[in-house]
Amino acid sequence: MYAQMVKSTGEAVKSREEMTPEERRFQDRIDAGEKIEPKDWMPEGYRKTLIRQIAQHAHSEVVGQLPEGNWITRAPTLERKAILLAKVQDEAGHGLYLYCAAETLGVSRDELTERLLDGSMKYSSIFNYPTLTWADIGAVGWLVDGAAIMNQVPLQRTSFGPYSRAMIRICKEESFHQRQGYDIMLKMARGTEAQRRMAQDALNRFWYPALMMFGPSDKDSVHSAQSMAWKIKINTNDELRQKFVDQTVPQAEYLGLTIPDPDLKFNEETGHYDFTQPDWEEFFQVVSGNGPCNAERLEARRRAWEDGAWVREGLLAHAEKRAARSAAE
Ligand code: FAQ
Repeated sequence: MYAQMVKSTGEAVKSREEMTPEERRFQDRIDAGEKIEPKDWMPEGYRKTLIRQIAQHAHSEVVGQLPEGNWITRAPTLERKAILLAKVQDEAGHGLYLYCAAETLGVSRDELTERLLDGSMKYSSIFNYPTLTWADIGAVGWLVDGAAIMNQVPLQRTSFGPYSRAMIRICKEESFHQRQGYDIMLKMARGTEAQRRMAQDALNRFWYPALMMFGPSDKDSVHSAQSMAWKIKINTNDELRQKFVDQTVPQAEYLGLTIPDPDLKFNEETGHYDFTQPDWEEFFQVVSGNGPCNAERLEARRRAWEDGAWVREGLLAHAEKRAARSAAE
């Protein structure tokens, strides 16, 4: 079993006095809201953090196709099937934009894939949960894409140009994804009693895993302080989680469904919902490789990578032939 271990120590953020002159100039550009482009000078830690985050994000988009792909052949109508197919294809496209953004930092897509497959790189915890019923596809669109948008809209303003531009395209598509999920939930919540129960069951199982998508609580988030100083991240994990809860509770009410949290309550003083935190022990288990579907997801990616070897080899051979031909002309 591979291990997705979480480091326990945070990275210290350098004060201005501790920075080299180059680092200070870099920080000034960030503070002034300038975009950093691939050929610009950047601290090694900035490059490494971006590669980690962008690649984790790219892997998530690609692995994220699996729980939904599972339902393409079983979608209840031709229309639902066409919509789901388009959504899953969008996720593949998101993965590609993101791998391209990571490649501008001097790492190859092959290397990133190898690091996903050997367990040294992560993908989002959420995709280690199974999609057991059609209502789960509704819950994934509504809650998982909903959480993804909440996290990614601010990332459109992230400091690294290629990542920021990729996010702008991705967010346009994610909002359609969220709407299609909500539409499935609406149909089911207003359908037969059995369909309503299925929708409630999907909400029960996906609520806390969706809250975990935002990452550990701020006190356990080892990268947040430095990533926010570099504007790689714009908000803390807890800030976005709270915004997601505040936005989603009224949507659940409109569906006539109950969020599986007896302590969930609107707090008049703060203007936000108070809610029960996810089980962080479960989160750390899932990101350490011990979630319900980790082994299955990685095995599917490994098989796809091996089965696709002949395509990659064929494309390379073709490119070499063309290059040789144009050199001879
Ligand atoms: N799952 O210090 P922090 C989608 C790790 S896209 C697994 O707080 P950071 C679209 C973290 O890497 C969903 N690992 O980390 C879609 C670190 O470990 P490390 C993906 C997690 O980076 C929908 C450690 O814990 N979105 O869903 C998770 O500052 C439907 C400590 O955490 C993105 O990737 C997690 N949930 O903040 C597709 C967005 N959370 O590397 C198909 C971009 C944390 O030190 C179908 N990423 N970890 O060993 C981010 O915004 C950030 O990376 C966070 C984590 C907020 C996810």
